[in-house]
Amino acid sequence: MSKNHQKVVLVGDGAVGSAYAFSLMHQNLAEELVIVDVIKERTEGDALDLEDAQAFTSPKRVYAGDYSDAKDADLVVITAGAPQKPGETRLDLVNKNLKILSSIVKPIVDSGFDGIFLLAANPVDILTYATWKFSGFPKNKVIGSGTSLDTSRLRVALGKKLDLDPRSIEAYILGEHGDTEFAAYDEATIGSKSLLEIAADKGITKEDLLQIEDETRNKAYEIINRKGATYYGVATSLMRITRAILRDENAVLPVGAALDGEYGLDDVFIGTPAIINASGLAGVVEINLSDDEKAKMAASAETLKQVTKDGLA
Ligand code: 6V0
Repeated sequence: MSKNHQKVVLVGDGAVGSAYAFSLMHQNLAEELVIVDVIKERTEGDALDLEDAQAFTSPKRVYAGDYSDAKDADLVVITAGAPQKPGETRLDLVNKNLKILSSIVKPIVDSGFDGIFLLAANPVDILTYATWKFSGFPKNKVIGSGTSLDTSRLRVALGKKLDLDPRSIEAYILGEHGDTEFAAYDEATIGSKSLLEIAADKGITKEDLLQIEDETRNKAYEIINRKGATYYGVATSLMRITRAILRDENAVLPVGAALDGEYGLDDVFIGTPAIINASGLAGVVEINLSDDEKAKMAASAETLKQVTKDGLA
C-alpha cells in the first residue's frame, strides 16, 4: 500500500537531477521533494523555479535541503557525480564518482533513512553495487537505472523501423549500462509474436537489427558530442521507476538489479527486467536467454565485477 504523504530526496541537481525534478512535478507523485547538491544556491534556485509550476501541476513542498532530510524519506535518488566528458567511457568515471558517492551515502544512512536508494550516476551499475556496500541495506532496497534508458532507446529505434508504438515492443537491453550491453532479440516479442519473425516478415534483416543494437549502445555518445550531456531520457526512466515504487505497482521494468543466481550470476548489479514495488526490488524476471546471449550476459557481468573489485579495493 502506498502512503498518503510521500517524500523524495534528490541528490545531485545537475542536468539529470533537475530534469528528473521537473518530470516529477508533472506527475501526481510525491508530496515532498527535497533537493540536495554541493552547490546549495542552485538547489535553492531550482526549488523556487519548480515551485512556480505548482499552480498548473500538483501541489508539492519543494525545497533545498540536506542529508538529514532523508530521515523520513521514501526514496533517495542519486544523480550526483561528474558526468562523462566527450571521449570518456562510463567506466573512466569510476574512481571520481565512488568518492563522491561514499560522501553521500554515509550521512544519508546516518540520518536514519530507511527507504529505497535509486541510482543514476555513472558508472551506474558499479555505483549501485557500491551504494549497497556503503549503506549496509538489503539488496532489494538498492536499485539502479541499469539498462532502463538503453531499453527505451532500443524500443524507440525498433518502433521507428517497424512503424509501431515503442510501448508495444517487449524488447530489452541487458547487461552493463555501457559498452558490453546487448539486445536480447531472441526472446523479444510484439503482441506475443517473436520480434525476429515480425522483422523478417517486413524484410528487416538480422544485420539491420544488429545495427539498431549498435546505435542504441552508442546513442549517448551521439548526444554528448552534440549537446554535452544526456538528461531527458534518463530523467524519464527515473521517473517511471519512481512511480512503480511510490505507487507500489509491481511493475516489470528494466532496472539495475542485484542478481542472486539468475542467469547463473551473483554478486553483481546489472540490467535486467525486474518487479518493482514499494519494497523496492520484489524479484528479478530472468529471461530464458539463448546460449549466445547467456555468454554476453556473463561477459558483461565479468567486466562489472572486475571494475567493482578494482574500484572498491
Ligand atoms: P551534472 O550536470 O554535472 O550534475 C552533477 C551534479 O552533481 C552537479 O550539480 C554537482 O554539483 C553535483 N555533485 C557533485 N558532487 C557532489 C557531492 N559530493 N554531493 C552532492 N552533489 C554533488 O551531471 P549530469 O546531471 O549530466 O549527470 C549526472 C550523472 O548521471 C553522471 O554521472 C552521468 O554520467 C549520469 N548519467 C546517467 C545516465 C543513466 O542512464 N544512468 C544517463 C545520463 C547521465
